Amino acid sequence: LSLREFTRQLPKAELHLHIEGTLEPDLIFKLAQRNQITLPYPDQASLQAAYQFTDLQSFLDLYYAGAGVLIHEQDFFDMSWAYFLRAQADGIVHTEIMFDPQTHTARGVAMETVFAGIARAARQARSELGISSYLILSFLRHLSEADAFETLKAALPLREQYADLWVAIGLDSSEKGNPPAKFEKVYAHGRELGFRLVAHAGEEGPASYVRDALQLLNVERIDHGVRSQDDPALMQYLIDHAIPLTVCPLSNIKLKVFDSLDQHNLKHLLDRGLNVCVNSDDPAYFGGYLLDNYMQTAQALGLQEADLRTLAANSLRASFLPKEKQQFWL
Ligand code: ES4
Ligand code: ZN
Repeated sequence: LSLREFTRQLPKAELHLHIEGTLEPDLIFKLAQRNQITLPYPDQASLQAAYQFTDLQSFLDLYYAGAGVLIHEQDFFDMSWAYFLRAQADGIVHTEIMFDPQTHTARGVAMETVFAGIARAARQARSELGISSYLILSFLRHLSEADAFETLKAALPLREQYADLWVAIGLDSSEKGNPPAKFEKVYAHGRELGFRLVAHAGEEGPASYVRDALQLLNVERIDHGVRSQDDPALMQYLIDHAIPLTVCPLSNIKLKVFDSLDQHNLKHLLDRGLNVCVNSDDPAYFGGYLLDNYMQTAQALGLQEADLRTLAANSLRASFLPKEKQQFWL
């Protein structure tokens, strides 16, 4: 059994995945044609040639442009279903998918259209592929807190209809200059409504943003969080409280959070006893889906079967699945 096959067969959850970041160049072109949208790139190759990022913002500019081809429910379904097929091939048994409604509602796409397409694929994945999912409605942090409130308000009428899927709220987009404190009130409201809470923190932003996400927003899981290493007291807090960090190794290399995969601190965090797991973030843009993230990281950092087992088990234990469903896979 190769290490790849060993890892593929481990039951794994993916907890940090932007569904708009699974939109592959061929589907971008197919949807552009279907929706009669003219792209600023003549062909797939020239689009892909632009996937050379210098930082988070240079990626986000292209990511939001790519998402502009999503108009109809079927478009959201097609994108999501393609992800679920990839997830199945990688041995994913459960996934918690972030989506950015503001990217779509700002273009005049109805909130219902976004939910309906993603949810239809997620329900079909449960029945046909045996993959369970939850959805994390994520606010864009470069926009105002008032805009986040508007977005939550627009989505709430759909809560009952999608109660099997939509369980959490998240925070993504441009981190620097948009600290957790900006979203304190909307997170407090989300908490009162009974949503589970996550937020991106400590990707490009400082360790203090991780602290603030925990203390001001009351999140129970941190997306990325790799910069926590800069603050020893925070590190101890994360260890003591077993706070999950959803680490995305290939993303961190493509966005220059680390110079190369062998410089990544995943193994260090794991050895210190932090509750880390591996995720793909925006796999269509960062050069690999979940199993590629595991295997390239294993190769670069010398991870052995025991480490890979721990990472996979961590992913299930850090998920929002009820304990008895986690136990089924562990
Ligand atoms: C993202 Cl890598 C990353 N960071 C922050 N926000 C995002 N949205 C999509 N990918
Ligand atoms: Zn992310």
